[in-house]
Amino acid sequence: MERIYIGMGSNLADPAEQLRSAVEALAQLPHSTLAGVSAFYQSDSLLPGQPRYTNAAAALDSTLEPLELLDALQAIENGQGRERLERWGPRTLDLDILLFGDRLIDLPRLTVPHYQMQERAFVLYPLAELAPADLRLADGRSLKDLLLACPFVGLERLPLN
Ligand code: PH2
Ligand code: MG
Ligand code: MG
Repeated sequence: MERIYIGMGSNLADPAEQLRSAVEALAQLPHSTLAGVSAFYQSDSLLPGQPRYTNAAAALDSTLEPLELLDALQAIENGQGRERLERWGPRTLDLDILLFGDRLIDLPRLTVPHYQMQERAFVLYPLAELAPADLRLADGRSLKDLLLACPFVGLERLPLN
C-alpha cells in the first residue's frame, strides 16, 4: 500500500461540481482507499484568457502500480468530458499524480514528483492540508521549503460545505 497525492483541477462546465464528481470516482477506484480531500481553491489560469480554475488535492492509499493508476485517472478525466485538443487548454477535469509513495518516476507518460508542482501555489497549498508537516519528496525537497518559496498569492480558498 502506498500513499499517493493527486492534484485536481477544472476550469470548464461547473468546476466545483467536476471536482466533486472526481472525488466520487476516486473513492470507487479498485485496490484503493480515498484517505482525504482538501478544500477547493480558485485561482486565475496560468495561461491568460482562460476561465479561472478550481483546484484541490486528494490523498489515496493504493496498491495500484503508477501506470495502472494513471490509466484509471485518465479514464475518469475522459468520463467527465476531457478533450485533449491542445496542451494546457481549458479542461473539464485534470487529475495529476503529484507524489507516489517515495518513488521517483521518469517515464514518457509520467514524471513523479510532478515536474512543476514546486511553482504552483494551487498545488502546494491544497497538498499541505493533507500531507504530514514533515513530508519530503522522493528527491529530498521538503514540502515546507517548497511552501516557503511559493507564496500564497492569487489563491482563494473556498468555504467548506
Ligand atoms: N493547470 C494548467 C494551466 N494553468 N492554472 C490554474 N490556476 N490551475 C491549474 O490547475 C492549471 C492552471 C495546466 O495543467
Ligand atoms: Mg494533467
Ligand atoms: Mg495539470
